[in-house]
Amino acid sequence: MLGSLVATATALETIDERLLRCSISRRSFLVFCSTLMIAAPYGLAITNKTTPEEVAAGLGKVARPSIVWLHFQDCTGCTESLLQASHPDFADLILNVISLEYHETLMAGSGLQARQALDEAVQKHAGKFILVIEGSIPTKDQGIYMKLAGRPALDVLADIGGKAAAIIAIGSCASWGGIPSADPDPTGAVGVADLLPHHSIINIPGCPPNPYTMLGVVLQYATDGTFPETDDQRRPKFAFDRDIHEHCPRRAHFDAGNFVKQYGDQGHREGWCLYEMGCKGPDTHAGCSTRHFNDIPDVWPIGIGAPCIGCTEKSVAFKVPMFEVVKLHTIAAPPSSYAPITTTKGTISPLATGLVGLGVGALAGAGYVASRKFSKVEDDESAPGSKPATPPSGPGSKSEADDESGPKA
Ligand code: FSX
Ligand code: SF4
Ligand code: F3S
Repeated sequence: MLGSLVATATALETIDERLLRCSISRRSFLVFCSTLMIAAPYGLAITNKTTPEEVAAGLGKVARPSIVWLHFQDCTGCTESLLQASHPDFADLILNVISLEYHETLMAGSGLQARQALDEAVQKHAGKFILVIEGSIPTKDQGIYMKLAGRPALDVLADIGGKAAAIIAIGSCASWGGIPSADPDPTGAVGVADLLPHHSIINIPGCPPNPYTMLGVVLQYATDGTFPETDDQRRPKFAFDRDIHEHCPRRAHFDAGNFVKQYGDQGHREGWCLYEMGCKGPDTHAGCSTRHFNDIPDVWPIGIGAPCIGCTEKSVAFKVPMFEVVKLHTIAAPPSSYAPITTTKGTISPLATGLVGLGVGALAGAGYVASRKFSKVEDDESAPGSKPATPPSGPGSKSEADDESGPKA
């Protein structure tokens, strides 16, 4: 598939021309543009428009960005998240919007043929292509732990990185080492910016990251040659400026002190807060709670009942043990759009509980204190840190059926 794409693409072809030539419907492109608008509701110039039609009108005139995509120490999850759209047509559309000149996972060629394809792509688009790096770079023992066509990844990065217009480090591995850098870090794995600190590099961490964040960044660069504004870890602010906990759909349960105690218990089945299961949402900046994966609503870690492991945070993922409970630094008010929940401890509005939480937020373990305060029962087992509750006998059990004030969220 990629082979034919590369062969027929021309460097200066605009996105509109390409979509027309490949008979991609306008409707599909408008759906793509509206998805981009949802992924980047603000902070990205290309989506700062009122309607998908306006976004499409702007993007359609842009020349398809040339991308060379290299894999170092990775699991290919970042590529999978880009291409595993729930509608195959959508993955096809993405491959027509961008011009993927070289990508080992997708190309048919191998060996010498692949090496030549890389050389040709880099030569043809020198100084103009965007280099996407997936995976970390091994530095220990002269970088011998990963080679591409016989050359250590270190050399390949220095060579091809030097010819790129800009670099996108996709995934936590390329951003700062990720899984390969976890203790005991046998290969001395580091991220791209550690090796090329003065290059134009943007980090899009996540394991895997949301593909629309990357597409938004790529298309903005293709439009005006700039990256969006970044934070102090080179992450685009439009996607990483809020923490998961702030907009988590389980937040009302956190505020009410309803915590899952073990997988499969009644609280887990009811969709209660995963804080006590080690959820790193309060310490993690990412947009997953509002921008889900694979174009399917609720497909994201917490949405399917797993705690956030903090995969977008350098100091959290693969550093803090999975089930360790994080300290709470701030307690932001939950969105007022979330309906209040009714608990055995009385009806509590998320806004009110959030503000109470804010008041005690300066104390260590503010969430613990806050939820204890909400309890009318001295030794409330649903408060964080308390001993595990005796699980109800199961859905539809008498105690559950009798408890009309139980969680409704
Ligand atoms: Fe790492 Fe990607 Fe995680 Fe995997 O970048 S960020 S292990 S999803 O494929 O490399
Ligand atoms: Fe959501 Fe985790 Fe925060 Fe609970 S602790 S509200 S599951 S982000
Ligand atoms: Fe990663 Fe947490 Fe999102 S684990 S995918 S940042 S919910």
